[in-house]
Amino acid sequence: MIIELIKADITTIEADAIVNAANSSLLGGGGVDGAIHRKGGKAILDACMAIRNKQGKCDTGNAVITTAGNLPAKYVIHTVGPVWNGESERNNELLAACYRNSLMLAVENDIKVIAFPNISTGIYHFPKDKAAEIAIRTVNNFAQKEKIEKVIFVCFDDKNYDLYLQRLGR
Ligand code: AR6
Repeated sequence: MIIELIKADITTIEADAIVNAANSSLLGGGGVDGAIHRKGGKAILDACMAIRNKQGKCDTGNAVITTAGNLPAKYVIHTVGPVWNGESERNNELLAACYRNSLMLAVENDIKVIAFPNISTGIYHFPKDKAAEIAIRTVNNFAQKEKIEKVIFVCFDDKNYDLYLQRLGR
């Protein structure tokens, strides 16, 4: 498994799947979620609504998969990060679960290249350094690593990009 780091808008990435930092409603919001629904079009929202009707809301740490609509990726994996409410093992574990469950869905759907945003580090206020640490560690420790060809960490803001660069090198 190759790990790549880029600074970009994730909606422009041509991966098999891009991951969305969604909320439990799965019905869209601000940040990267807003951008994905805006650019991906109604097909994504329709698919999210179908999932809601079938299985209800998406719990924090879980992930679901839909079409990517008009985006250059094939799929969007929607995962719900924890809202930061102070240091706790539970928050760390929930954030790790987002990465792990997204990778598990990728394997189940034969996805080889997957792009992650910096889940929970925007509107949900998870400290960026801790989140980067957890994201990189969880991807590196993923049990079925050999089934994924490439993980792309897509940073949008300079702070996240610098934190990942420090940890991953060039
Ligand atoms: N491409 C890549 N990364 C982005 C983009 C983009 N187009 N836009 C923002 N980011 P956030 P959260 C980065 O707030 O903290 C929504 O309302 C951003 O710099 O999108 O998990 C949902 O519906 C930050 O580092 O997600 C939820 O209610 C990272 O994406 C809530 O926000 C995550 O920021 C989720 O909050």
